[in-house]
Amino acid sequence: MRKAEVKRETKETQIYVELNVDGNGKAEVEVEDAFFRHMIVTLAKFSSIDIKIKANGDLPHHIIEDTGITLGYAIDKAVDRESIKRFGYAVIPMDEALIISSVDMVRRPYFSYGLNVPNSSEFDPALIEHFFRSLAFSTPMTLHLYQLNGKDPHHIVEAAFKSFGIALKQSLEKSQNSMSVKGSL
Ligand SMILES: [Mn+2]
Repeated sequence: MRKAEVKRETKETQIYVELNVDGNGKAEVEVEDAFFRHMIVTLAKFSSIDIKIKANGDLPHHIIEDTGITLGYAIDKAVDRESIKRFGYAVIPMDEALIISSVDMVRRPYFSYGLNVPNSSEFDPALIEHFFRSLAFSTPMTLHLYQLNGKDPHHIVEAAFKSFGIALKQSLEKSQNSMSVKGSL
């Protein structure tokens, strides 16, 4: 079982993350923000990673950013990059929204963001971008997240978490061969 536990504490936040990459998508999320909680549960479900998160802090911005960072550290800790499929991608609809996620689990962080999320009373769209960027850079991985279609902010973001979850799951699947020409990811 590929598991990891990471605790990260700063003057702004206290974040605890526990992962089982070879899990069933079970989520235990203690985060105040209901929408963000819903998104983490969605990510766990579609990545099949068991995710336990306890996140507290002073501001939603800090909590969401630092949860992304800590989740990335936990993925890095849990996974041996020399024995994974490395790439994962998914194009997932949710009603009118259609979102692409493409992941390269290489230790070279890159983040390319093409979601166009309208303002919502449920959440701050800027924090969605921030979460994925923080996660991509701390893992580190390359992540491209693009919107082919979408109007409803909730649909766009939920489809993004679903497609990212599925792409992440694929990229972390075990492989017998190292997927690097160079010999190292
Ligand atoms: Mn920030």
